[in-house]
Amino acid sequence: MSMEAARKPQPSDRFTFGLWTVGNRGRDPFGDAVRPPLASTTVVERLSELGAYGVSLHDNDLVPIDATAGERDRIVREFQKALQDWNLRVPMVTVNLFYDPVFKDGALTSSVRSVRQYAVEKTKRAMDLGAELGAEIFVLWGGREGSEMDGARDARQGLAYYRESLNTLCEYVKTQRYAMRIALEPKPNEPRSDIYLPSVGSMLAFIQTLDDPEMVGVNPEVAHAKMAGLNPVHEVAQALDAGKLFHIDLNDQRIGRFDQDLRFGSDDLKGAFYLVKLLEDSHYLGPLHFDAHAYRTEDAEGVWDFAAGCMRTYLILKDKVRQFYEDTEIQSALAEWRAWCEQERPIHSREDREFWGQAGYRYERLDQLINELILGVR
Ligand SMILES: [Mn+2]
Repeated sequence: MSMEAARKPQPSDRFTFGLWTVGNRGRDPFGDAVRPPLASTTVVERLSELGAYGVSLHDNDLVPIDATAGERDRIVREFQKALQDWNLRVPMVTVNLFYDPVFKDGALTSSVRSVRQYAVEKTKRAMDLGAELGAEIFVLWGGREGSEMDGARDARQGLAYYRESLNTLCEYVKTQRYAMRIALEPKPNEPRSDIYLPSVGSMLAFIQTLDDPEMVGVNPEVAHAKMAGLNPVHEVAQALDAGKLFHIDLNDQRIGRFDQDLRFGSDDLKGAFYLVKLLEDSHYLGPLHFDAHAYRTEDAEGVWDFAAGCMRTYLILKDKVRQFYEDTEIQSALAEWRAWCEQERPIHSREDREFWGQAGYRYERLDQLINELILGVR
């Protein structure tokens, strides 16, 4: 395969996008929509033409929250026809438990029993939709599961409600015999001041307290980790280490900013390189899902530049990973480092301690080689 052909996305690359990502209309807290709505069937057609594998959705990206049963079935049928015509899959479905004002103080963790029950029922219906579309992953991002003040609901009570809701939902998946696993998506803040279970590590610890911990994993997102000032590569590595990387949200973000959902690799190419390297090294086989959107400056065509760019950057970085392993200078630097680390030199004396304390690791040399690989001069 030629170099350029290797950069053309194929369904076998497992790239997926949310309906809400390419369908994002550029609204922000200070400004209105700048792009017209995009029909779900158009998204399916364009993503397929670009070489994507699949499309994901929140229940209400496809079916309006107030749709009648008849309307719902008609919309789902039309969507399924487009999926079939354009040979696109739906590997993941999620539920919108954040947009409607009813969820303003939480959904699965609301102190109002009626709201919790409604949120659980809404999630069950989204799971039904997912099963109908063949999704094997159900993502839960608890955008409203948190607080602005902790004087009313004790955070421990919030977690207890979360656990109870998740146990009910796992039970439902089993009862319905859905081939579906749940992936919890951590985010530290926004839209709430503070969201419960803000990182991969918090989620992993919480999952172990559920009735069916094996059914539940995580969906780390690059931008969410960076918002918390964390290293997304380490977040994903911890999920992999726990056998819990059920799904991943690829995008980018400047550290310390609001939730930007930038095109993959658009902010931190080196971080993106290490993330691609981790995913490829670990043989992760799930969807490579882009949860991002085009800049607000873009019109409809800019959206497809954005989508193509996400996939192309991933494939270019995947090729850089191959080069990393084939580059003799990088590999011999690594071999020297490994041999140096493994030398037999137990620390029994001050001289031994000084030996290890004073020797150089030569990471400067290796890092510069990697920079030059990414910069394309190697
Ligand atoms: Mn996400």
